[in-house]
Amino acid sequence: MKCQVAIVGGGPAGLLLSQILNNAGVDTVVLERTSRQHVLSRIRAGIVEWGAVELLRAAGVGARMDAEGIPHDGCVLSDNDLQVRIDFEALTGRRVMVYGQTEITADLYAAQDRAGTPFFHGVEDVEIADLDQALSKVHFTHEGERRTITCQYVAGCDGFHGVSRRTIPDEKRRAFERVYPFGWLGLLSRTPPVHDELIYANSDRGFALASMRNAELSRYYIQVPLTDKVEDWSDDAFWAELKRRLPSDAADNLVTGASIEKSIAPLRSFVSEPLRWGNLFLAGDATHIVPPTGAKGLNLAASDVFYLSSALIEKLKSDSNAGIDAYSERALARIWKAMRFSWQMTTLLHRFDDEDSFAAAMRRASLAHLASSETARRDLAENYIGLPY
Ligand code: RFL
Ligand code: PHB
Repeated sequence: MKCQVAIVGGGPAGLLLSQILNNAGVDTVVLERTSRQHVLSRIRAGIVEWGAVELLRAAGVGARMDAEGIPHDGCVLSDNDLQVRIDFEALTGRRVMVYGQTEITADLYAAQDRAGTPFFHGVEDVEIADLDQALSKVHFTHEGERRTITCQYVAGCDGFHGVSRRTIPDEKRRAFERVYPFGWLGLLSRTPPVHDELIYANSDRGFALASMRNAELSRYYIQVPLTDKVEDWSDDAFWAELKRRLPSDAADNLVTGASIEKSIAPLRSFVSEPLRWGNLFLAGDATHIVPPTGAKGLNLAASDVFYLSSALIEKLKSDSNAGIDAYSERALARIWKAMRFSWQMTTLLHRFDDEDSFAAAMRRASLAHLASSETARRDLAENYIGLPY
C-alpha cells in the first residue's frame, strides 16, 4: 500500500492532520491502535481556543461546533471565597469555545469517512522504518496480517504512549519533564452546570474545577493524591468533596446526580525535542504533555497540526523544504509558552502535599494580585484564549 503521508494515531491530532492534508489533495492513511468506538468514548478536553476554532472551521469541520458549542467570554478563579473573574472578551477581544474533544473527534471521523480516507483500526506492532530514505515504511499487523505502507512522510500522532517518539534514537532526542504529586479525578454527569462559566477553585482542601459540555451536561474535577483509585470515590463522596472546595455561593447552587463517567488522570509536564527525525514528524501528545489546568493539550495538538500541515503541503505541492525544515523550531516556540502557562496555572491553583505555609500565602497573593491588576488579568486571558499561531 502507498500514500504520501502515513499517519500513526487516530486521535484529534492525527484526524485533523489527515483532514487538512486531504483537503489540499495530499493522500493519507491513518493507523489507530484502538477501535473507533474507543476513541469516541474517551472523555477529555472541553475548551477550544479561538485559533483552534478557526482551524477546525477552515478544515470544514466547524458546522456542528458552531451550532452546538458554547462561546465563553470569561472564567472565574477562586481561593476559598476570594473570586476573580477573567473577562477574556474585554481583555483580549476574543473568547474560547466550550465543545468536547469527543465531539470534535466524531466530526473529524464523519468528515474523513466522506473523504474516503483509508483507516486501519486495531493495529498492532507498528514499526516505522527507512526514515532516512526517499521513501519510508510503516509496518503493522492488522487482523492477524503483517502489512506495509510505503510513504514519503510519517506523522507520529500516537499520543504519549505511542511508538513514534521512541523511533527517534535515544541519543538524538532530549526530554524535559515534571511529574506533579497529584492527579485529577473527573466526573461527568447529566446535571446543569453550577455556573455559566468555568470556575477554577483553589481551597485549603485542594483544587476543584467546575466545567461543562452543555446546559445539561457538567464536567467536574477534584485534585486527588496519586495513590487514590476511582473505586475509592463513590459519587456521593465526590459531590461532598467538590462542594467543600467550590466558593460557597457556587456550592449552594450545585445540582448533583449519577456519574456517567469517572476517571483519574495524573498531571505531568513533558516535552521531547526535536519534533522531526528524517521523514518522521511528531505532533500533539506524542511529543508533549501539559497538565490540564491551562486547557492547552488539545489546543497544542491543533497548533502543531497547523504548522505541520502547511509544511507538508508546501513540500508536496510546491517542492519547498522551508516549512518542513522549520517545523520543529516553529512548533516548539509555541509549545514552550503553553508549557509555561500550564505549569504556572497548576502551581497557582493546587495544594502541594509537602508545601509550607509560604507556598499557600504566595498562591493567595497571586490571586489577590489578579483581583487588583488588570495587567495581570490580561496576561492570563491572553494565554488562556491562546497565543497566536
Ligand atoms: P491522543 O488523543 O492521545 O491520540 C493518540 C492516538 O494514538 C493512538 N495510538 C496508536 N495508534 C497506532 N499505533 C500505535 N502504536 C499507537 N499508540 C497510540 C491512541 O490510541 C490514540 O487514539 O493524542 P493527540 O491526538 O495528540 O491529542 C491530544 C489530546 O487528546 C490531549 O492533549 C487533550 O485531551 C488534553 N486535555 C485537554 N486539552 C485541552 O486543550 N483542553 C482541555 O480542556 C483538556 N482537558 C485533557 C483534558 C486531557 C485529560 N486527560 C484524560 C489526559 C482533561 C483531561 C482529564
Ligand atoms: C474540561 O471541561 O474537561 C476541562 C476544562 C478546562 C480545563 C481542563 C478540562 O482546564
